Amino acid sequence: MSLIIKNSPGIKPSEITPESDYYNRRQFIKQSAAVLGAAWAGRIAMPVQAAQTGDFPTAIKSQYSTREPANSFEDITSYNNFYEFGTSKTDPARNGTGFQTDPWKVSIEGEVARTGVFDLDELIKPYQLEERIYRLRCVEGWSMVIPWTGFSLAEMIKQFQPTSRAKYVEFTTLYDPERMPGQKRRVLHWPYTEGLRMDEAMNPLTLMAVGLYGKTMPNQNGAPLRLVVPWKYGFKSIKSIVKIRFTETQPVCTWNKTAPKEYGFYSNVNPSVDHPRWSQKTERRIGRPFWEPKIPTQLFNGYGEQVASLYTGMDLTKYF
Ligand SMILES: Nc1nc2c(c(=O)[nH]1)N[C@H]1C(S)=C(S)[C@@H](COP(=O)(O)O)O[C@H]1N2
Ligand SMILES: [Mo]
Repeated sequence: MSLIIKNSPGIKPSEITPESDYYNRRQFIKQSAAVLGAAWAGRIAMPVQAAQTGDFPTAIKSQYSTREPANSFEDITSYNNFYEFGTSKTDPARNGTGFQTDPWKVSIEGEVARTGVFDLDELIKPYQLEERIYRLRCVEGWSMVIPWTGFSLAEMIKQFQPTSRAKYVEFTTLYDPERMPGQKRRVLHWPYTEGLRMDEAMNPLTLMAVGLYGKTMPNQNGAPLRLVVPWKYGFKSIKSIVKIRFTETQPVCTWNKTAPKEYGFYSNVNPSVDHPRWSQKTERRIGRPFWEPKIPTQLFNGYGEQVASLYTGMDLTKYF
C-alpha cells in the first residue's frame, strides 16, 4: 500500500506569488543582526520577534507528503550523519553550531546553457517552497520521518537549460576543513560528492531542501541547501551543496568510490538486496520505544508508484 497522498491540492506553482519567503527570511536574519547590534550598542528595547510563525510563511503543503507521524525536531536535529562535522551521530549537532552559511554561493557548471556562480538567495528565489514530509531511510538500517521545506529540483534544472549531452547531475559539498573540522581526518574522499541520472533528478519527488519543521535548515541537517531523494538511501541526500554540475558521464560518488561493493551508484532502497554486511529487510524508526518490532523496509522506500518506472528492465541486484 502506498502511503503517498494522491489528491493534489490543484495549485500550480505559477498561481502563487513567485517571491520566495526564504529570501525574505535571510534578509530578516541580516536585519535582526543589525537590530541586535544596535540594541546592544545603544541599550534600546528589543522588539519582539514573531519566531513562532516559522521561517517560510508562503510555503505550501505538498501532495507528496506521507501521513506517517513526523519525528520530533529534537530527534531530527540530534541524531545525524554528517561526517564533515565528525563520525558519531551526536557530533554534527555539537560541532556544527558555529558553521557560517551566509553568504553562500552555488556554482552551476557543465552541460547547461546558463552556467555561473550564484548567491544562494538569488538562486532559489524563483521557486515555490513546499513543506514535504518524507521518510528518510539510512543505509545503516534506521529511518525517520522529516517535514522538509524545499523546492523541486526539476523546476531549477529547467531554468538552467541542460544541453542534449546532460545525462547526469553531480552535487558537491563545501570543502573547507577550517569550517568543517571533520574534513581534517581522511575518513572519506573530500569533498563529499553525489550524483543522479538526469531522469532521477527531474523526478517530481526530488527535492532541494532549505529547512525543516518550518525553520531555516539546522547546520547539522545540511544548511543552507541540501538534496533530498526519498526513494534512495540517505547518503544520496548530500548536504551543504556548493556545486551542481551537469555531465555526460556518470559522476563519481563518495560512498560508491569508498566501498563500491557496498554502495552502488543507484542506492535505491531495496529490502531484497542486502548490504554485504547486514540485512536491509527491516528498519528501526528513530524515536520509537526499543521494544517495538522493527518496520519492514519497502522497495524504493515506499515511493515505487512515483519512481519504479525509472528502472524498468534494470536488474536491481546488479544496479544496486
Ligand atoms: N555532505 C554530506 N552529506 C550527507 C552525509 C555526510 O556525511 N556528508 N551523510 C548522509 C547520510 S549517510 C544520511 S543518512 C543523511 C542524514 O541526513 P540527516 O542528518 O538530515 O537525517 O545525510 C546524508 N548526507
Ligand atoms: Mo545514511
